[in-house]
Amino acid sequence: MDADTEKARAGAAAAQEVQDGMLVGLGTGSTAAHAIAAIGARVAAGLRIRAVATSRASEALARRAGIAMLDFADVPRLDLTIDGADEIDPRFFAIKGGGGAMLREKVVAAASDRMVVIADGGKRVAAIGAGAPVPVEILPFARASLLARLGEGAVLRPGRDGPYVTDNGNNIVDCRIGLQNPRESAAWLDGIAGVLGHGLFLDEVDAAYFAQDGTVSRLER
Ligand code: ABF
Repeated sequence: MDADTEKARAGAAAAQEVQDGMLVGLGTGSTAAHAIAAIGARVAAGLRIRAVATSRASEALARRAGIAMLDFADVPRLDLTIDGADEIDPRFFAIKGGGGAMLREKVVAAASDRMVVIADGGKRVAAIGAGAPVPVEILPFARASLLARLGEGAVLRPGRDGPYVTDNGNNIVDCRIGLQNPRESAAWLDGIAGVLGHGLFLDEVDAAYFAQDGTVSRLER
């Protein structure tokens, strides 16, 4: 089964967790887009929810799908967030941010009672860091010094016309840092002035839906 079909199945399965009256966080990326479509179909069939998006792209998708959207700046708590990942391991440690939205994804996840990751089988790894770099959102003002600080494997993510610019107006550095101890790595990144966010999600994920070989499995932390 191809990855997009797996993504669609994982997204549709997780969409069933959404219940009437919920405030829902909507993730970013192609897998999250499938979940948004599945939630939109349930809204069209009568489900009443309100949602916030983790990116402008997902906001637009959700509005087109007929989902009532709120500004996250006005929302203190959410019931559930459904989002994709680049890698996730058996400890429920995840790397996110390949899609460039990890800062908003993290604050939305942190405000959610529950966060569910949806992924195709290729995202499931024995330990995070298997293939994906760790994306780090940085203050453009400090670009050169932060690139130097983030080490040899650090690469400024390119955009269409110059460096990639996030929805928050910042840049992203994709880092190759050893993840033997992900908590130490996260604490190191958190301590660097000018680092505004990163894609190490170590405590946020409560459950995961993996679609692989024609079946969807749901694992609870
Ligand atoms: C977001 O989109 C991420 O944090 C992750 O980087 C990416 C996954 O993309 P896709 O679902 O398109 O593979 O969820």
